[in-house]
Amino acid sequence: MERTFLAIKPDGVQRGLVSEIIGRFETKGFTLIGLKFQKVSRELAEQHYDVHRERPFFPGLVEFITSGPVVAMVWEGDGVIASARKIIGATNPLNAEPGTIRGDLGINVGRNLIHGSDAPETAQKEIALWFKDEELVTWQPHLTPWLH
Ligand code: ABT
Ligand code: MG
Repeated sequence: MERTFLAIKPDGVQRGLVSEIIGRFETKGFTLIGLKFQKVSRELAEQHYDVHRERPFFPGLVEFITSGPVVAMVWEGDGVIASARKIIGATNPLNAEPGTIRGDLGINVGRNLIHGSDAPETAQKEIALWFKDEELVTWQPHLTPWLH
């Protein structure tokens, strides 16, 4: 079953949007299999955003992501990687469609509320970076088997 890594960024936590954001993936029908609330170390932030290391916004990005606690999650389901990116919306919330998390709740590209893995390879890498195997819970949501 496909898995993706999602993280509610410090702005989402500080604005009290945790339940609103988690709810969108829950009501969609995906399965939560990993969840933790943590402050992000500089080392983890730099590894997570390694592809952006040479970009001018990299230092600010690391500063922001380490500025307060984040909600790190792994979600499972058919097509969850691409679907979660759609639910999240465009990187710049000003361009994100209404109905998406960023389109409904954000206005600033540097404060775009939530991260979602962008491809199968990055999902695998990010899940391994943020979670130990034993922190992931495999379970069957038996009330709605037709979704899964
Ligand atoms: P993430 O889920 O955080 O990776 O965002 P997304 O994949 O939608 O967008 P990318 B391109 O990966 O941006 C990573 C973070 O860098 C910020 N950013 C990006 C800027 O501040 N300025 C820019 O010009 C670009 C391209 C937005 C993303 N996160 N934050 N916060
Ligand atoms: Mg990205």
